[in-house]
Amino acid sequence: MPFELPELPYAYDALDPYMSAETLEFHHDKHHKAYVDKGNELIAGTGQENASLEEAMVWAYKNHPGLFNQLGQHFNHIHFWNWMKKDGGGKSIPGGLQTKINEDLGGYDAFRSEFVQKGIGQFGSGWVWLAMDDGSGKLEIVGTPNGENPVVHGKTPLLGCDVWEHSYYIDYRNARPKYLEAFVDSLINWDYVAERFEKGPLKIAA
Ligand code: MN3
Repeated sequence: MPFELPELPYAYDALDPYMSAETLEFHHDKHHKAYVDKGNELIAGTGQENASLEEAMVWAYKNHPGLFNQLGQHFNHIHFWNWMKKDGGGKSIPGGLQTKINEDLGGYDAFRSEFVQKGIGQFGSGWVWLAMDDGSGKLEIVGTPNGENPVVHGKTPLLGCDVWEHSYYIDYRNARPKYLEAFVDSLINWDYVAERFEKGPLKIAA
């Protein structure tokens, strides 16, 4: 079954002024669409056409780097749109997740600081994640290059922020730190993060 570009879960101008309609139009309608189209083109003939996105993505990570770039980015962006909402961000974190962040990461302020710093420190294009280890269940903050994500490393992404320039250049120019701070302080959809936390480990790459 061909992969499809999902609709944004909000209006294009919903995240303004932290992420503009112009950024979302380019990022969703052009960049994400290109990953979907190219992914559908490259998956033909691989035997993965009927696999789930997650399974095909993990297969491609080992066997077909060109396809992996597209499927990894498709997966990442499906969730990225949902990891943001109007009037999001800040410390309003659902209870169970807040407790786990306190236990594993030393609290909200430590989470915020490490997430922003790892996002700034990710050289070139990539992502910064709050991920749960599929084995130990422990939360950690990790960066990945390009379209890679924690799934292929046996971890479940609970939250991710796209630090490719196409995600912030229109609104922040080269100021990646300001973009990351705005993402954490004003955009994170903690309900979606908590939903993924409650579901537990994906265990796709196990
Ligand atoms: Mn992107």
